[in-house]
Amino acid sequence: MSGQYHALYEELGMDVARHEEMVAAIHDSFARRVLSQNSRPEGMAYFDSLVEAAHSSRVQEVVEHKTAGGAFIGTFCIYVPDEIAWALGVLPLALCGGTGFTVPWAEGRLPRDICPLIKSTMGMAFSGCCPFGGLKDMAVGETTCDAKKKLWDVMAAWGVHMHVLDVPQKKTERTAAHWRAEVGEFRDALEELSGRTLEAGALTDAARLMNRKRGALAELHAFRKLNRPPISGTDVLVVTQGALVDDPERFAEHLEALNAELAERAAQGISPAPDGARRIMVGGSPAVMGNWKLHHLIETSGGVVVVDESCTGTRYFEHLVPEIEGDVEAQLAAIADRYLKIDCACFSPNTERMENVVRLAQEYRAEGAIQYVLQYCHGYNLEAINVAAALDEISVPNMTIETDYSEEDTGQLRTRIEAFLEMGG
Ligand code: BJ8
Repeated sequence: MSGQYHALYEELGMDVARHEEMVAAIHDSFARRVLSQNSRPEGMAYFDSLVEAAHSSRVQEVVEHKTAGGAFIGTFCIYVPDEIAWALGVLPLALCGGTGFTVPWAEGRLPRDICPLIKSTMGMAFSGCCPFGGLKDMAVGETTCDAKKKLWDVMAAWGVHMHVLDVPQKKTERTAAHWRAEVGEFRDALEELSGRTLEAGALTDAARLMNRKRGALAELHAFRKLNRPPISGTDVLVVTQGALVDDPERFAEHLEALNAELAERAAQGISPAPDGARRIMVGGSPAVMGNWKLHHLIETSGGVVVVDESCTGTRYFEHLVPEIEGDVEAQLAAIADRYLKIDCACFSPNTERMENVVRLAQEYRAEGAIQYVLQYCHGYNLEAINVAAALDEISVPNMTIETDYSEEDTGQLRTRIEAFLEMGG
């Protein structure tokens, strides 16, 4: 990391030395788990650069956006309808932490038995390691898992301006109406923050922009259905993680270029996956930027990850927002309905997810499935029982891995994954 941003970090009240240490730890993990791969597409260079940009040039862009009078919000879940923010000139950015570096800080102040994603996020936000922490005008939380729900109260008590979206826990007509009202209140909050009124044309444009991004991600994932995918699962994860932090238009442009390169690689039969690599579906908790642990282990143990059934995978890009014109209320309702299709483990019952797991395993011809459960993520951990039953039903061998962001269990995990792949997983 160049020192060119030090003055900015100091201005933002960060702990510059600690932040440098954290970035070095992230880069070390990235070099070992991502850059070390063979036969990577050239177009990955841009997405690799996003890991650095997330702590440098992207921060500068947010500062410039704010200097020009725009508002900035931090988000923690793909349930937040970004279209509304973009349409009001508000820049949204996902602030979930994927590094283990800041976990010890959080463990000293929060209960230890909460998931590493939350501990990492809180550690980044409050130990002077997150450049966006002091820049955000508002943080947007949601009522998904219990840990997050209570976290928002802690953050509010620690001085963060919070807006919490009440995501229903079951899907009925009544809760769908409630969710539409929540999305309406989110619009109200952002109108107040931005001092602007949501206009139909701007919302349609934002929907088109987000759909372009989702469409490019869907195209990227379609390459994984091929017998020999032209890109590794680890690299697809890097791209999807970048989608949560990058400028959507620039991201879509670079992804469209990568997809064109992948089409050529596919035509030439170029694949980073070794012959006979087992096709693996990974599903469950999200793996956000900084977290490449499981994919690396699978793809250096004789497997290739062909689909991510997660919020850093299919859950993020499936379902486009209808590009309705002319009526803001109708657009908002359509946006709300689209987001309610997300099958997070916070829903009960979650039969939709069981159907999606089966569909995805079949579409991507998974020869095995690994359920990824972040330690203490009770929703995905308990739901793994029903997901395993659904996969058993279609004879897809599967296993569940519960892990955190530490390095301690990597040897043990590798042994388990190798055994699973060797046994035909
Ligand atoms: S829609 S998965 S992004 S809530 S890993 S903090 S669930 S204990 S991140 Fe998520 Fe939205 Fe759902 Fe997706 Fe809690 Fe689990 Fe931690 Fe999690």
